[in-house]
Amino acid sequence: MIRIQRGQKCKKVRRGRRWNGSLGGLALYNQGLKEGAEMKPVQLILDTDMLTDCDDTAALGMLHAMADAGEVDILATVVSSRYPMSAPVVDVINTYYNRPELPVGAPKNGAGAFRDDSSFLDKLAAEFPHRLASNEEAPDAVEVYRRVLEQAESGSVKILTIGYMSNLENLLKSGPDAISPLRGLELIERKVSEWVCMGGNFPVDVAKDNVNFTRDASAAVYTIRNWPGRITFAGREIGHNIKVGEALRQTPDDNPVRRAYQLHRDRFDLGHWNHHTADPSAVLYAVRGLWDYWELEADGYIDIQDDCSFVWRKKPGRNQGYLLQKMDRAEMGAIMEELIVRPPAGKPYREAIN
Ligand SMILES: [Ca+2]
Repeated sequence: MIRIQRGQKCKKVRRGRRWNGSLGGLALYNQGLKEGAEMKPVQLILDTDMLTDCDDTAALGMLHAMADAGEVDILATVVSSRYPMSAPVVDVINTYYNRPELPVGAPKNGAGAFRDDSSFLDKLAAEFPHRLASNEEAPDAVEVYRRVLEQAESGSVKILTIGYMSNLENLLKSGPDAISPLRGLELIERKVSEWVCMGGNFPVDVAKDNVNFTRDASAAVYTIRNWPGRITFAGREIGHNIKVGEALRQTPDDNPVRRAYQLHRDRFDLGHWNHHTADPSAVLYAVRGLWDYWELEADGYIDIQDDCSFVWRKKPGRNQGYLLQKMDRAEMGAIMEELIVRPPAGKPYREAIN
């Protein structure tokens, strides 16, 4: 639990400032909660492609840092990629942050998207401690979702996708089973408060570069059209205009996020490690809400076509929204980078797994 302390309301976040757990409370304070109120950490399932882009590693590391600070409970970490080393690399990062026990799910029966051009997955899986040998050893992501949602309190869970919608499509279509008597649609209606979706170029997308939608297009279209609750989109224009990562050079060599950035950025030989923050931005919103970072364009919906092109249409009551940048981008970048480089709490992870 986080308890709001007197004076937090007036604190101003400055570039380079180190955040601690109480500032998670600050974010919640800003959402209208009174001093002294006790708040539970956000309950969150992360669904990542963990495939082509290194910002998924930073996003997962940042999520763990916020979990260490008491801002969020990570309920599960699932992948939407069929590449065999995607789930193991999620396991690598969970292990580094002393949460090797976190459920890791992977798409089964041909679901998900496959590419074989990752700059970092094979090396991270080979170089860093973890348990899962491949996606094959992970349970079906739909099973992981259903188990977590069945056990959750009503309206308590946020789902954050920073990859494809493959698993959510299959969750929506899932029927009653030994885990739950409820259909997937019913589980979502009862247990999920919000789906935060990283993807799309707002307000108009011509489906050229929106890979989270187009690499499993039918899943994106089905999920967006059939989602029974609130959706908030963190569009590409948010994180692609904020670039961080250079500070990872200063972190220890045993940091897998550092290694991912080194491998990914060196491939392009740019001489720096700064990289867009599409996925870290979505993590920040999912955990802290709008705070002073963004405003919300609400009262509308994505009118999505089968090829994933879309137009945002104004219409009240559709329960969809997308983020609009508010805070200075350099200041936001510093906030995210501090979280990305923050060392894990607790025991060194090499001790933790022995
Ligand atoms: Ca991603």
